[in-house]
Amino acid sequence: MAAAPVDLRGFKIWKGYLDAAAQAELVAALRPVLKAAPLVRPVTRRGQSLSVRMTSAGELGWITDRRGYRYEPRHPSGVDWPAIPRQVLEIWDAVTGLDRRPDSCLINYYEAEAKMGLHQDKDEADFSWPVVSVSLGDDGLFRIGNTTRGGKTESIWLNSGDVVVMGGEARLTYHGIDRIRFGSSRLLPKGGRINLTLRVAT
Ligand code: MD3
Ligand code: FE
Repeated sequence: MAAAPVDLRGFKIWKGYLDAAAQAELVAALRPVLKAAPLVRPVTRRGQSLSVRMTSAGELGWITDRRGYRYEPRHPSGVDWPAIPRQVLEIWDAVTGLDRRPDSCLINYYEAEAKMGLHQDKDEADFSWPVVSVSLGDDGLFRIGNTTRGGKTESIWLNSGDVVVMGGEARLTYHGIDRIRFGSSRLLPKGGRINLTLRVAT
């Protein structure tokens, strides 16, 4: 475990939180999840495809389609979302120290050209719960803005095994992924980047 997180605008960033063995164990734990609830390329209400592919684990999954974005209890195929793997919940427990556990784990998969524009996470019922992000695979350039649109931004590369906790002032900060350094990691057989986003949605 990393000694202490770095603080960037209230984001607590644990560089190298997961060692190589823990990362491999996490990927193995995600395999049955992805089999039961395959990645989908979501569309926005306007019909625009996202470049990121997504699925979820937990009671609720975040989705977007022609009806807009929201939390849903089932995958678009109609199956319940699989349970959040124990290894993932243990990361949440360790970095948040909370008794409450997340009810949603969004799984984002970035191929070579995928990115995610600056946005806020505002679809949850209570913003006092933190959000935890786990990065696996290729490096991703994470951009942090402000709680309103515009203003100066700061960027940091997230590497495989990094864990970020967004709580307090950081919870409603604009953030996004500008690009992936495709091929920078050999953790995932097909390359790319997986990000797990743990949230208390209800
Ligand atoms: C800051 N995902 O799914 S993780 C998202 O790497 C999302 O896939 C990015 O933003 C990714 O919504 C960034 C870091 C992250 C996640 C949730 C946050 C940062 C956050 C919630 C509030 C503030
Ligand atoms: Fe987000």
